[in-house]
Amino acid sequence: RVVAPGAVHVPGWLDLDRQRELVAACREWARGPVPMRAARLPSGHRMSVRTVCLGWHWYPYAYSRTADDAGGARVAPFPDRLGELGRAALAAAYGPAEAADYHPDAALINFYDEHARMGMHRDEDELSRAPVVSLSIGDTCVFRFGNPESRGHPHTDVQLCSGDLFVFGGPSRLAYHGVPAVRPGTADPACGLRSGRLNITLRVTGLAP
Ligand code: MD5
Ligand code: FE
Repeated sequence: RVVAPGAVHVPGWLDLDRQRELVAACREWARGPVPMRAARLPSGHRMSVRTVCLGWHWYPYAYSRTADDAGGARVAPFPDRLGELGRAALAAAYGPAEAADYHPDAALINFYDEHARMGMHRDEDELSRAPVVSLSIGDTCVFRFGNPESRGHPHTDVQLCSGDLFVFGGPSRLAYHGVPAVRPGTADPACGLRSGRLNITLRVTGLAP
């Protein structure tokens, strides 16, 4: 379960009912006020994942309350129940002592179709170094967990399946990571997704409310 210091994988943490509830909620969140979209990188390329944000809108590479790259609408608020889910996730991964003071204020929800990938990167647009909670639903992916120094070796490939929790904190918070492959047709349809993969990350931006 401990992949590296501060990086804890909890397979099967969400039961199928919880997965279906989250998928249904994501379908609503994806409608807007800022609809799910493939973000445009400074290079002009579009990301292959599609993203919707709650609490704070992330666009490469900053957070804003408004979709400064997509019409300027105000992002939907961060739901209390995702904060509670985040504390329960931290308690499962690290223990109850670490969980009480965890107050995420942003969720990034990424949808991967069978062709989508995420290149190796570090999540460093948050001012806080509090842990990131990651929940996977739908098709299994290969998650590549690297090191804080470079995009290259050493790295470890982990399969993330529907219902899996991963918490990244401490010395792993700034590790490079990516998703080199999604395995189509690997999900139990009872998770609520017929194809593709959803990843929900909960974050503490460290920005003033
Ligand atoms: C995903 N998402 O599966 C991943 C899961 C993203 C992203 O990478 O930026 O949306 S979150 C993985 C993560 C977050 C923070 C730190 C580390 C991994 N880490 O140290 O490996 O779609
Ligand atoms: Fe990331």
